[in-house]
Amino acid sequence: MTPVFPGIRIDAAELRLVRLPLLTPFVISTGTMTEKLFPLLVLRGEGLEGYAEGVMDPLPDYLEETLPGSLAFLRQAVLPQLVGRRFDSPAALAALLDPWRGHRMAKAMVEMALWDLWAKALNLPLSAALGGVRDAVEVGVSLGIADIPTTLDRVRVAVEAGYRRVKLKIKRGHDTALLAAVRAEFPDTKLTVDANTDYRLGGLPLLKSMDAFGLDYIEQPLAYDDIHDHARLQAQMLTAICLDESIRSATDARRALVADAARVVNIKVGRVGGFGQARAIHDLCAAFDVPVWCGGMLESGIGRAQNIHLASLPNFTKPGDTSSASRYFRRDIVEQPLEAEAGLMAVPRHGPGLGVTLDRAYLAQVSDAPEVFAA
Ligand code: OSB
Ligand code: MG
Repeated sequence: MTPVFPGIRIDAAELRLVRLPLLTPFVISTGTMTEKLFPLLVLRGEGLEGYAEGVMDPLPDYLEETLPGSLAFLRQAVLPQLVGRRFDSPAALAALLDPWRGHRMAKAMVEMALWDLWAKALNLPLSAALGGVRDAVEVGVSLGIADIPTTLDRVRVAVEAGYRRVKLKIKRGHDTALLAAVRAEFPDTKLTVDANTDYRLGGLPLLKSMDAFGLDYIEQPLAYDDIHDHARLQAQMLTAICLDESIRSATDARRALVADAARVVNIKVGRVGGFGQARAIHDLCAAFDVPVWCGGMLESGIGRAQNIHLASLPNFTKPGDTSSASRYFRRDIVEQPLEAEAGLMAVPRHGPGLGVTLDRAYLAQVSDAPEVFAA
């Protein structure tokens, strides 16, 4: 008889905060980031370690969830319950996590770390365990808000490096003149814009005028919680609307797809509650013939590896935001450089699971001592 896979017992969890300086401040319509502060979770079990990086910010400026709230939830509710338990599969976490409201970024950390452990226990790359179909994924860059000459320089660098698409961050008052300048110098570059919710339907003529720039899509032009108005906007615009902030779950994706509020979807595994939800959104979009791509949140090597493995699934047919880590950080917390070549990012396979290993010496320099939860 084939032995039954005994599942994974979680012996211990380690939670720490990591602070990495950004090489260049990253400016979007909602604010400026000068460092990347993120929680790192390590789960131990079966003699293995699973890792996950969270995407929550200190303040609710991207979505509602915040770092202090997530940490309290993980410390007080989730991690004490997790240790000592055995899980047949990552999906079995639902019984523990689903009863709690929201906190999808915190839940994602636990789920992603268990996926890493699970894939390692099966001795598979995470990509293979998820159903990925590619050894490398197409990537583009996301360029923060800057003046027009600076932006033109940055586009030139990205295009010369072979990135497959350029995404320009825009906001009211920093849109059409920028687009005209970029299009004048780069008539054929695959171009998108990301407003991070800065516009309203009242600005319809301005938004419609962006149809003239041959954009692949316009990302999250309207409010983070307004699928309805995005549907109204899509009905008036030729350019495809892509939703990011508005898609926090497969339920949100279903609402957006049924309403024709998004003809492209940005999936961030750390935003939607983990690989299970990310895959559900991926499958739902495929059923609606809506292409998806993998977004990013300026992740370190752990989060970057999470994104790359996810982006190997079949319906990730548009270039993702997972560009080279060296564009953001002088040094990463993983030992393997995650660098794109000619617009392709190889799925990391330096071992099973996430396929990257922690640089413990550097991690100790950029983080506090971990909080340990043991069975
Ligand atoms: O909207 O995609 C976004 C970074 C922080 C917050 C929101 C967003 C972003 C990015 C970064 O665009 C993309 C990357 O990780 O390179
Ligand atoms: Mg976005």
